[in-house]
Amino acid sequence: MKTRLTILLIIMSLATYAAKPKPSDPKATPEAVKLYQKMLKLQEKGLMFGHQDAFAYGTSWYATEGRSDVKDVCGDHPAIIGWELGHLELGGKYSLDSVFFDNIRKGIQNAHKLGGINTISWHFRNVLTGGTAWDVTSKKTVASMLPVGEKHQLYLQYLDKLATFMLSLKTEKGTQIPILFRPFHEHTGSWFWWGKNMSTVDEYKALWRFTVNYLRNEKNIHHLLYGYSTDRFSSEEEYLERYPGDDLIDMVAFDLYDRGPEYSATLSNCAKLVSKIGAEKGKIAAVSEAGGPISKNAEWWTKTLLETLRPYKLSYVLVWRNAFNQPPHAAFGPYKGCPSEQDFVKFYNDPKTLFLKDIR
Ligand code: BMA
Repeated sequence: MKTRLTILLIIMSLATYAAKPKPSDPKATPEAVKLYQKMLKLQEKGLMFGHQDAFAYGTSWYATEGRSDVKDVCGDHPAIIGWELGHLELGGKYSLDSVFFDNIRKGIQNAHKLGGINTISWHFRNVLTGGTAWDVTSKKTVASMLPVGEKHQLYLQYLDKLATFMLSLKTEKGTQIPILFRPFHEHTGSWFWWGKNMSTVDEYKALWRFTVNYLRNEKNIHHLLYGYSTDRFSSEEEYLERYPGDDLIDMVAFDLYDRGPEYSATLSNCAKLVSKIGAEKGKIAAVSEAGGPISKNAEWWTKTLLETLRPYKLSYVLVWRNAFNQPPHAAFGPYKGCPSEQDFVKFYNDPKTLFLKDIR
C-alpha cells in the first residue's frame, strides 16, 4: 500500500513537473528553469520594474553597496537589474560604461541574493572593423563572424571571455546564478553593426544560432535564458522576421524610447503584439528597454508609461541607466530631486507594478 502511494506521488509530481513551462535549453539548470517559471507566473500578476546599472551607480554616486537611485526615491530596489558587458571582449578590467567587471559580478551576486532578477546586454565591439558597437561602416561584420568567416576565430575569443565571465556568476554555495541574456538587440534598427541593414536575415539568424549553440554545447553554459529584443516594429511579421527560433529564445521583447508625441501609440501597439506573440509561444514578454523625458514631463511614469502598458500582460519594463555625473536629462530612471519623483512614487504604489520586495 505504502509503495503504491509512493509511486502515485512520484507520478503526480512528475506530471506537475512535465506540465510546467520549460526554457528553450533542454539542459537548463534547475535555477534557470525556476527563474523562467517564476517570470511567467509573475507576468500574470503584474509588471516588474527594471533599471539598468541600478546597483552600479546613480546620478550622484558610484559603487555604493545597498544603494540604488530607485530605492532613494521609493524605498525599494527594482525587481530587474540590468548590466552591460561591453568591452569584456577586450580583456580589460572595466566596461565601456566604466564599471569594473568584478563589481558587476558582485552586484549580480548581491541582486540574486536579495531575490532580484539579473539581465545582461552586450554592446560589444565590431568584430570585423575593431570599431565600437555603433560602427556601421561594413555590411560584412556578421558574415565574417560565422564559422567560415575571416573573423570567426576572433569571435570565438570574444565568446570565450564572455563564457568565462558567465561561468563566474555563482552563489556562495557555488550554484550558477540564472541570467537573462539579451545580445544583438534593437536589430530592427540599423545603428549597431548587427542591425537590420548590416546583414541578411539568414546571417543574423545564423549568428544567433551559432552563438547560443557554442555557449551551450562547447562551453557547457546552461544557466542563461535568452532574450530577443527588437527596436520599434509595426507588425508580427516584422517582429518575427529575424527571430532565430523557439529552441534558442526564452523571452520576446522590444526596446522603445519616448522621442515624441507618437510614443504612447507606438508603445501600445508593440506591447500588444509582443504580449500576443509571447502568449502564443508560451514565452516571457517584456519591454526590455525604455526611457522618457522624465526631467521635463513630471507625470511620465504614470500617465505615459504605466497607463500605456497597463492593459497588457508583460513581465517587465526596464528603463535605461542613470549615467553617473551627467546632466539630469541623461537619466532614464528616477533619482532624488528629479521633477518626476512624486509621480514615480505613485507608479511604485500602483498595484500593477512590482518591485524587489514584491517578487521575493
Ligand atoms: C547607450 C548609452 C551609452 C552606453 C550604452 C551601453 O544607450 O547609455 O552611454 O555606453 O548604452 O550601456
